[in-house]
This record gives sequence, C-alpha cells and structure tokens, in this order.
Amino acid sequence: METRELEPSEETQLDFIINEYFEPSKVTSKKRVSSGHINKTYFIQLEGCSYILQKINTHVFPNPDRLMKNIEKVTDHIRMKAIYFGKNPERSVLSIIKSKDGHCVTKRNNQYWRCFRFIDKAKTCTSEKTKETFEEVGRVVGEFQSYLCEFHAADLEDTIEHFHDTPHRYEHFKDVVRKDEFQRKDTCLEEIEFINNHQHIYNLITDKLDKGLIPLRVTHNDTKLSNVMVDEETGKGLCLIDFDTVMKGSLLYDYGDALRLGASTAAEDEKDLSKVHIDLEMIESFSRGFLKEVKSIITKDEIEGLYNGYLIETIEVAMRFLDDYLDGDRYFDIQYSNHNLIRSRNQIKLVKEIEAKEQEIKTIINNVLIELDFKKEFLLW
Ligand code: GN1
Ligand code: MG
Repeated sequence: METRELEPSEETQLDFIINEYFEPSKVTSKKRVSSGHINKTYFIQLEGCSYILQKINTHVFPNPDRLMKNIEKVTDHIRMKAIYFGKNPERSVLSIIKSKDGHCVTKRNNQYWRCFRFIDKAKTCTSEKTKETFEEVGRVVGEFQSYLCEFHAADLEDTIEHFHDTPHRYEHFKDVVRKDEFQRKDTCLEEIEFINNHQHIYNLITDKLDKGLIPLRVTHNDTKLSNVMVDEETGKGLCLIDFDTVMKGSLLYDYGDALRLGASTAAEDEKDLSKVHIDLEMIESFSRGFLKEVKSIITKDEIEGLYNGYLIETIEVAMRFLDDYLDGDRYFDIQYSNHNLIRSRNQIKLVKEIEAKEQEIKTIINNVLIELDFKKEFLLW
C-alpha cells in the first residue's frame, strides 16, 4: 500500500475524526493512502493494531448510511461463511469499526467518515504480482462469489444505479460528447471514435441479465488488484476489501474487472503505451483460481460470457475515464490535467489486445476448464 505524509490542513481535520475512534495519544502514525480514485483514505496505526479511516465521497455515494448498511450485511454474511469453513474471521473479511458512540458512519462538517480494521501482515499485490499470487487473487474473487451465492441480492440497495450498465453508460458518454462543455473533444477524437465503434458489444451482458439467461448475483463490482488482500509472507489470498459497490450484478463483471488491471503489464495510468500489454499467463493463473472456487455455482452461459466480461469491463472503464475527462474531471480523483485521458488511452490499448487475442484467451479459459475437470457440456468447445 503506497502512502504519503499528511498536509498540515489534512492533519487537523483528521485529528478530529481520529478522536471519534481512538484515544489520540495512542496513535503512533497517520498517513494518507495514495491509491483509490473516489474516497480519501488514511492509514492509522496504534500500538496494537492498524486501521483505515476513510472520508466518503458523497458526490459519488450520496447516502453513506445506506452504503454502510449494505457493507454490514455483506461482511456479516461472509464472516459467518468464513467461520463455518474454519477460517480465521479476522483475516477473511473486512471489519467495520464503530466510533466511540457506536456508529458506523461519523458525520462532521457535512463530511462522512468510516473506519475499518486493517488486516495485519497483509498487502495488495499491485507492484509485485506473480502468477502464484494472481491465482490466489482469482481464488479470492471466486470465493466471494461462492460465499454470497445464496445471499438474497434484493436485500441490498443499489449504491450507484446502473453501475455496470454499459449501454446506459454509453448513452451518458454520447451526451457528454455532444455537449463538449469543456471543449476537450478535439483532443480525443480518435478515442471517441473507438468507443463509438464498439457500441454493438455494450449490451451483451446486460441483455443476458435482463432475459434471465445469466443469473443476477451479489457482485463486488470493483475487483481490481488493489482491492484484494494477500498474506504478506505466504502470498495466500485473504479477502476482498472496498465494498462500496457491492450490489446486484453479474459474475462476469467481477471476473472481467479483475483481469482488466490484474492481467495488464502496466499501471492504469502508464503513459508509455508500448509498456501496456495483456499478459496471457496472468489470465490463465487468475482463471484457474477463480474457476476452482466457482465450479459448483457457475452456469454454462456464464462460462461462455467470461471473455466478454473481460472485454466489456475494460472498454467500460476506458469509456468512463474519457467521459470524465470530457466532463471536466468531476468524478475520478486526478493528479494532473489530462490524467483521465491518459487512463482512457491506456485502457483502450488493453481492449485492442484483448480483441486481437480473443482466440488465445478463449483457449486458455477452455484449457483451465479441462484441467479443473469441468463437465464436457461446460467446455467452450
Ligand atoms: C474506482 O475508488 P476505486 O479506485 O476503488 C471506481 C471503479 C473503477 C476504478 C478504476 C465507485 O475505484 O468503478 O473501475 O476506479 N469506483 C467507483 O480504477 O466508481
Ligand atoms: Mg472502489
């Protein structure tokens, strides 16, 4: 986890919040976490334990209480499952820490904060990913799906409506391009054309969900590498974090979104596109871990859609970054002026490779299915 020192103004604000959770004199260190595009995240250490304090972005999540209710329900369910299967619940699920007044959300100056326990001796593997750890990441994402497969999805609120509704996102994108409020269209005509040329694929998952051809499940919806914790020493997968977008959705979203970044050879905002490739070995490792865990719940139609999940999740994020760039960078946190455009170009490069290697990716998936002894009728060919 990358962290940086606090700005003095940040520190004053943070100290008030720390006081709601901890005896201030017991805090030994406080840092800002650099990753994450939405909420502001801080790493707080006390002598015996570490915590994550987060300021919730209410532009993106206007109802923090409902958001936390969702997280409470889902983490309770996973905890129950982890205990049932003999796992250490402290390391197998995100834990909400209540404030000293017993609240899951703390409000101050119209800002909303929450706290989670930081899992000890754990890390994300954004910088040093190996095939073995990425298989573990796949296992963690698959396990999340299988643990929640009987959870009543209708009990969850939509924290962001139409979150992975790609056709809906495309309508918004066209609107933003049409308005071109910030006169940035001319700087990204090629990228806009690329997004427009793919409109025939945007409904491939949503149509199947609407027609009931693939099941509506509880999905994490943001399974990127920085949201998967692994054991610092052994590299064994522990659990998913960042439950803000846990809602109803398709298993294909979680499979595809994890590959989007996890199987890329570069960071999401790498400017040098010659460094941005998809890594077929990583796709294989992730698929092995994931499919092992979901073997007893995944349907044939879902298996057939895995490739589309990867393709559509990647182009959807490319579209969202470009949309935000054209719309004045109001959604994603940026560090420099064309950061969102850079991110979008990077994701478009990945999409081009995913398309060019469609057959190879499907063959990899099929070979993993054979290796894992999936029934003949579940194979792609
Ligand atoms: C955002 O905040 P973070 O980094 O976990 C976004 C995801 C995107 C991701 C792209 C609520 O996630 O949907 O895929 O950036 N989260 C939200 O890196 O929009
Ligand atoms: Mg997130």
